Amino acid sequence: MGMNNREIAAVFERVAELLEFQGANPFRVRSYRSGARKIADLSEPLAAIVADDSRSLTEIEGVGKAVAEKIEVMLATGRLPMLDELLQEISPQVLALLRVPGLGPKKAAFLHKELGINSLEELRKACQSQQVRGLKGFGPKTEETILKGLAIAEQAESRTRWVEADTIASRLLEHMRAIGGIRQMEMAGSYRRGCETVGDLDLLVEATDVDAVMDRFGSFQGVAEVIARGDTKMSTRLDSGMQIDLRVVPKESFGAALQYFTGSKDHNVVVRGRAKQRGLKVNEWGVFRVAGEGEEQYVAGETEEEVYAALDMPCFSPQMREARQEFQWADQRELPKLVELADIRGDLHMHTTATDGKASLQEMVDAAKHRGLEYIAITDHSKRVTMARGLDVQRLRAQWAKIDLLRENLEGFTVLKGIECDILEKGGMDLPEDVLAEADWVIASIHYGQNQPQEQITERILGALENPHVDIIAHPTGRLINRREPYDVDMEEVFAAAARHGKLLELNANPARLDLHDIHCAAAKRHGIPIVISTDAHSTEGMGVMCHGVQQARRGGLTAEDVANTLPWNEFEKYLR
Ligand code: DGT
Ligand code: CA
Ligand code: CA
Ligand code: ZN
Repeated sequence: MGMNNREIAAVFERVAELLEFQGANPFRVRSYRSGARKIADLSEPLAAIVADDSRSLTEIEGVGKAVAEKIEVMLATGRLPMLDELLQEISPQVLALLRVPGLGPKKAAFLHKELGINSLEELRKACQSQQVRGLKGFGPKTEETILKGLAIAEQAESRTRWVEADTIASRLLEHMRAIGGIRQMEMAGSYRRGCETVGDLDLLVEATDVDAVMDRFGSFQGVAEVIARGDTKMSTRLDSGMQIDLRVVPKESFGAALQYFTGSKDHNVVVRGRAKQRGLKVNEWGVFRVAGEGEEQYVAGETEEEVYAALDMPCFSPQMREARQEFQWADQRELPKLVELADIRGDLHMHTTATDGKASLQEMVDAAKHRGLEYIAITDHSKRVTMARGLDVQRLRAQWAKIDLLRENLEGFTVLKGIECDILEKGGMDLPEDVLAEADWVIASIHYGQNQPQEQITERILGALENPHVDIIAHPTGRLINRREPYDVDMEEVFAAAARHGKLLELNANPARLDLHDIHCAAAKRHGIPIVISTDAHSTEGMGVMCHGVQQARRGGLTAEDVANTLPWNEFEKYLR
């Protein structure tokens, strides 16, 4: 069971964090952390280096002998015993302390030792009773920050980001497929609905040999415990804490079970209500006609289409099933045709090695063409973003000159000269007006002063929307799922201003951002604001996250018409001023 570079890097990052929490030698911590970074940046699969007898992992800068040996273990076995041991030593409740934004492993360890804090709940109590502020290096302000961060840490403890759930789901499906006898298999629940975070995974299987399916399910890598095993249901918990529910159903019920366990609960409440109006009953076994006292006649259940059809309803896309607008659409026979990945023709937010990207301008262009895109915008950071070596006017002009040269050899493919220009803390743009005027595509975004009060941060974004050279606001709320709260921005004001000035808004497809989120996408649509789904790629692989943005857009009920970068280039051009 091989692991890819990203997964191996994540393991080392975790090891570094745990060692730091334990107060290990800082050099040791650093070697794992820098190893993780180097591996994450590597374009070549580690497995390829190991497979080549003439090469050694230690040829990778920053990878020493200890790290190299562990990579080989992971590639061979899919696990790192050292991480398993560390996880044995520190309980999951204590580990959750590491997830509090602004706390970090060192401070978390200090609180654990000094105050005996063993869980998020205990941390909350300690802050509320003002025990934390008295400690060395802490104060009332830190206490306040911790309290604010606790909510997000609590969510992160119980809900996994969709993209991480997806890795587990794909592995599990692959693992299950290895046994014969499985006729149908689907992942249901919030995962199938494309929710940004997933509480637990719900696997549905149609098979003849239930025992074989359950045995296989229990032997999935990373299963820490089997919570329950019955005749048709089984639940496990993984090392990560995530639960997986399995249900094995017969052929005639597969569609009904898929409908039932896809949910959402609210969607299903309405479905059941409508069934009742028709003298029908719907549950995980099928749709039944209530014939009389205790008598039920099976009507449908093999497929989802059939289940919905029996209730005079269309087979809603899973992303719609939240009891928001879908029933109204169905009643009016106006179910939108949701945007699909294949509709996307351009990617208008990406970085290169000129700032914090990992691929050159040429590499990004080649990769975009390879992906079948028709146009892209190169949008490196502006100078305020010092951490990313943001571009000043001179370096930006140099990049544009390079783009001009490159354009001479491009046929049927457009590269826009763009910039991701910071909105300064005090308001206003990070680059002069005349420079912005020269750009083909100006993204405005906030990276600093994210904790400003609502009025101030809203003003900054409104200021950018009023700027005639700005085309779009990137990641408009700044949230990081399970990591960072959104800015305290008044989105109604932002929507009104964007509509008034004819500006676009971004749906950042990075699975940690998904910003705008689904409800905001629906609101933008109501305001008539076109959405641009962008990857914000910092590498060629980074362009692969587009699917996550599309999924979120679908949850927001957006069609291809609502998403500007589904337009062919000659039509998209109208958005450029
Ligand atoms: P999650 O796991 O919290 O991210 O969200 P879901 O939607 O996956 O919820 P989950 O795993 O509890 O259940 C999956 C679906 O199964 C849910 O959307 C609706 C259905 N379901 C589960 N438990 C019940 C229940 O007690 N009553 C009803 N009516 N439906 C249920
Ligand atoms: Ca679930
Ligand atoms: Ca469940
Ligand atoms: Zn960016």
